[in-house]
Amino acid sequence: MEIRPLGAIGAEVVGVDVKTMDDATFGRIYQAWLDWNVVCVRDQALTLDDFLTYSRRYGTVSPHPSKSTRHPEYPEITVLGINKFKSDGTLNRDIYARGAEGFHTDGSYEEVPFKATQLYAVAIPSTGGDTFFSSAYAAYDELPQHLKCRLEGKYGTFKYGGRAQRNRLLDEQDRHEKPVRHPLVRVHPETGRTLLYYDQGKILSIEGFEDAESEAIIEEMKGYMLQPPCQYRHQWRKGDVVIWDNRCSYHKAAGDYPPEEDRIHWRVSIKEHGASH
Ligand SMILES: O=C(O)CCC(=O)C(=O)O
Ligand SMILES: [Fe+2]
Repeated sequence: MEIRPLGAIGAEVVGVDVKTMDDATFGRIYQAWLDWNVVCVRDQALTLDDFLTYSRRYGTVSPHPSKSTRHPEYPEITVLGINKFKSDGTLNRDIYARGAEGFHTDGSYEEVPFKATQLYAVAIPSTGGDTFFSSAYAAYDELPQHLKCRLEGKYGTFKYGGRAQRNRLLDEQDRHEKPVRHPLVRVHPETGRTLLYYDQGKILSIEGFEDAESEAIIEEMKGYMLQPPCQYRHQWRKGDVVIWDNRCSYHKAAGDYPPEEDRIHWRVSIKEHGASH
């Protein structure tokens, strides 16, 4: 097995079969994932069961709240990119451009956010359809001192769909969950590095500030979220298994591939082993 860094973040793993690797080999991939925020294992041939079994090495697989996009027989697995066209033949942009509205971290609307998200590339279009990643450590590092001070110890409130209420992938009865709160400056539980926990599309407010001030800070944070040297653009190949760390990275789908072509991924959200929510 070979692990190759792809830039300031992102690493690629070749020469391994995730179905059969031993714990020491997995340990190396896990460490690379902590070191590089996002890891792609190339050339895998997996069944749904294989994908779940491998994903469970990282933690507890947690079904996504969007029930309509879950695999019918494997509710823990979401299928991205299917049922893209409505019955009248027009493109359903919620499916086609899922994850493309802006950089985000998955599960900030959950009391215990997803530790990781893992995707397996089943079908890849001839052009477009990349996924972009950016480091939340770099976002924190580049914050000006006055913002670091103002955010220290502060909690943000988060909700699926956020202020824009972009929640059309949820069933109606699932749209009314209460907001949750998370510290905005956090120390990663495994790496010990400090990061900016931020999600423009899901944050509602910052506690402890008047509305206008909270809005102004949210806007200002946005400007530091993306630090171009600490980004990685993933160009998918069929058979890629990509896992990203939602605790220390942001990501976004390009949402730009030819709609008539297939771009299909199996997807799981993963929480810490033993997470109770
Ligand atoms: O399809 C992609 O490239 C990523 C979509 C996304 O944001 C996600 O699966 O969480
Ligand atoms: Fe996402």
